Amino acid sequence: VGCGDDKPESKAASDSITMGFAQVGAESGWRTANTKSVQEAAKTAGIELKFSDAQQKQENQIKSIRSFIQQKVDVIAFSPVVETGWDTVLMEAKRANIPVILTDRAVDSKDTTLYKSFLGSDFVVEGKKAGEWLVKQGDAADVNHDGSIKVVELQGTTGAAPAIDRKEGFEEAMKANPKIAIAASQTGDFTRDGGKKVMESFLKSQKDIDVVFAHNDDMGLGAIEAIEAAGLKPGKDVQIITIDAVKDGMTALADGKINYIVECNPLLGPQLMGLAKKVVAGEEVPARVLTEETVFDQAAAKTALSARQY
Ligand code: GYE
Repeated sequence: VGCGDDKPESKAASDSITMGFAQVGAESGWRTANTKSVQEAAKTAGIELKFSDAQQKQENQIKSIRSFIQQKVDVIAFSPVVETGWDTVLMEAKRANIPVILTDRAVDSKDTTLYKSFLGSDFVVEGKKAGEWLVKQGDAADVNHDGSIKVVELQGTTGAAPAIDRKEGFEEAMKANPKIAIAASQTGDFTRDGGKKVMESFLKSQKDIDVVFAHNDDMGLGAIEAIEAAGLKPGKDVQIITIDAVKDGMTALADGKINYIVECNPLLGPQLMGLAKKVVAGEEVPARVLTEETVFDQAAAKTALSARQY
């Protein structure tokens, strides 16, 4: 093994690579597409994948990472459930000389030597795009014609990078129209059921909601169920903005039940495997790799839907 390799700490290209991948869970359509992308890309790249599902719990992810270290995998990739609390286990990986790649979500560690690269979206930009669209609607977003644009927000998992950053980006953009105000904001944990339950309670506690801003499609889809159960028309009586653009979300957008979706690309597998090969070979990789994304209104969703793979 490694015969003829002139870099003693790196593997020869002919050696097969083992990757430990600690996934968040299976909380959303986005996540399912992301998992599939990672699994398929590993196969294509000839990388042996050890896959674990943390069921949205940080302690489970930490356990998996420790077990990957014990199994001496070549590279660890993971999508951190929350931003904080990773330094200890990442230090353990570093001491064991196992490179780490963050996929999809960031950690808030000050020590950036604890990982080689962060591959994923800019969530602040996503939140901003959502807020900018709302600002552009002007008074058309004042569905209840009462002089103010009342928004309720369905937040992602508390402490997760996409929840923190999407909120920040949205709030920044909405400042451009002082009529827009967030009347209530609560986590729905990125799940359909969570979005439904929180929306049910918002519909009871808040009068004349104009807009729902959901941090992902699944929570927006749950909100649609709650809105319909309350005898209102989603997309008309209450406008809905979401992030992700998975097939179910795009279908609701094309059907007029969602008003706008900011895309977040889950197909990170091929880029992740490319980074993994480089990192294991001891090559330099960029510290930050951004994914390319677009936005969809109802007309654009109708066009894009048939080609949507996830
Ligand atoms: O938007 C959401 C998922 O981390 C970008 O996690 C990801 C988010 C995605 O549950 O649907």
